Amino acid sequence: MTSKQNANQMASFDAVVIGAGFSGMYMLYRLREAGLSTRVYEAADGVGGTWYWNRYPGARCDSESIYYNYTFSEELYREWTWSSRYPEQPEILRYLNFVADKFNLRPDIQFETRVQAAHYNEEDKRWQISLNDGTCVSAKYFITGVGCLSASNLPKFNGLENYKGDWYHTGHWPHTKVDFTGKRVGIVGTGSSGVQAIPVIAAEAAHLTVFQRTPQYSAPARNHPYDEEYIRKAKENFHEIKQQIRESAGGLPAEVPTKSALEVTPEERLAKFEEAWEVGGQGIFTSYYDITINPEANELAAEFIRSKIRSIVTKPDVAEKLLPFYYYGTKRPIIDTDYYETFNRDNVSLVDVKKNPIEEITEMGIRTTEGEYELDAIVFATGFDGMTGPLLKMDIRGKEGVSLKEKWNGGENTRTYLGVANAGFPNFFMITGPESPSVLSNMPASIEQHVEWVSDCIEYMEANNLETVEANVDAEETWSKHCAEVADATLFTKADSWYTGANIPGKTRRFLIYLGGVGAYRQKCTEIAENGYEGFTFE
Ligand code: N01
Repeated sequence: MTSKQNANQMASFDAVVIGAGFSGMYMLYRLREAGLSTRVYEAADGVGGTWYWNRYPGARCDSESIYYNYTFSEELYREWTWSSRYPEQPEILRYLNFVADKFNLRPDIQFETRVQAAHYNEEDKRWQISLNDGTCVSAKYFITGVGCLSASNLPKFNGLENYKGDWYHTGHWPHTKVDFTGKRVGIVGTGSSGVQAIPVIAAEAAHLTVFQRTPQYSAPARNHPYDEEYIRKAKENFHEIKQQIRESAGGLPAEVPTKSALEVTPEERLAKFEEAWEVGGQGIFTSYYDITINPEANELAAEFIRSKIRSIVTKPDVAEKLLPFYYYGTKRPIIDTDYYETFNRDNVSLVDVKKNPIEEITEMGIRTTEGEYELDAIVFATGFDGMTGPLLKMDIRGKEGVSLKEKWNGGENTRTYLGVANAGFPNFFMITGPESPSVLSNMPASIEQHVEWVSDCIEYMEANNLETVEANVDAEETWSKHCAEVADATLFTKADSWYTGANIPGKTRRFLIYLGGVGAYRQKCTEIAENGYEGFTFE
């Protein structure tokens, strides 16, 4: 608390929520319905979260529109109409603004306000939350809806401060159009953001130089406008879709593969991969159940995509540089529009910065060990400090003043109960926190599950006059161990990706996503609640 305030002046709420994206908005809706005074703090000047910040050219979602939305309200589902298979960022942002208006959420959201610290006070059993305007508020419940990918990663390139051109990070894109017409542009990074931005920037810029450290597996999205009949059917089947999403493995209605890639004939397998490639989307990734667990099966899918790259990219030396080598899918598999085709353009060149690393940013551009590239603008599509990054940016302290950073020992000992709670941090809930299915699922599906579980727990406490709820140490240890065991049975832990924290120099390598599936996870959480919130202690 600052000198500006004393305890009497401190605003007090039943619940404080951080973030006004998918998570924070629905959390606010639920807590208000439950009759709790709730305040949401949001750093941006509008709602949207991820979709507020990530406005880079080509930004769109790779979950199908009709599933990438809330399902808690049939009325909302029927009122909103998506225009195409994979929604563009502006359309998703319009949707989230529509939701904020429909449910009149804005009066309880304080925009342009960042939470800097949240400390649990053991005397009054409340959280004291410090804001960047110097004020402090108090709340019984403290809930983070900060997303898994909101702490952007700008690697420490020497000399960036000397660069005379303009530079951007995809995760913090300006709100006015950036015009690359006639410019020599460089882009660093070829993850989902880079792969989406590259074709769009290439179509506008005089020249685009792509600085690639690791080549990507990407499949065509085959995005297309929806026809009226398809949308009509989706709305008509709202209840069925909602149930399928909730029970599914990935938060999307999809057939669960039952066959091994190794048990079918080469002809059958090729036909399956070709069909998935033609339909577009993540079909290759989900074609056989053992793609993510068996190196041999994985290699069959990987080699199929490599063969496509060789056939699309006309210059053999460029095609060669674009061939990925790690296990397919262990970095997030990407879907694109004309990504590989873009390297056939005369105004696009590819630089391998694994072979010739970036040495520095100069006044004029980027210097690798091979030479200098003069650039009028640089785009950093270098990703995020995922999962723990957004939480550890704040000074969150539980009992005995222990911080989350200390508890997690800088990432070495990150453990949670169900990805939603932390031992030692009473009445603190994380929406899609580390060790929940989160980013390896259709996010709105996982967010809805968490929000509903948390608000049910809070309602239970209020109905039973309970002051605090806290995860037990042994329940947390068991959950964390289970998460690691499930992950270790797959190939996911093998890649140097943001999934494992390997993208951030010095970050401890840990796989912090629960891979047991959305449906199974939901069932587990429901059982825990039905058994009197097993693994939690109430006071
Ligand atoms: O970030 P990334 P992203 N020098 O970490 C490279 C979600 N998302 O923003 O692979 C040179 O995947 C790095 O190279 P390497 C989605 O979950 C979803 O693209 O580490 N290069 C890599 O190429 C996604 O997975 C959507 O060797 C450096 C790139 O930068 C997640 O966000 C759209 C470097 C970073 O790729 C993150 O995606 C966009 C350095 N020092 C994002 N440091 C959709 O829904 C990093 N790189 C479609």
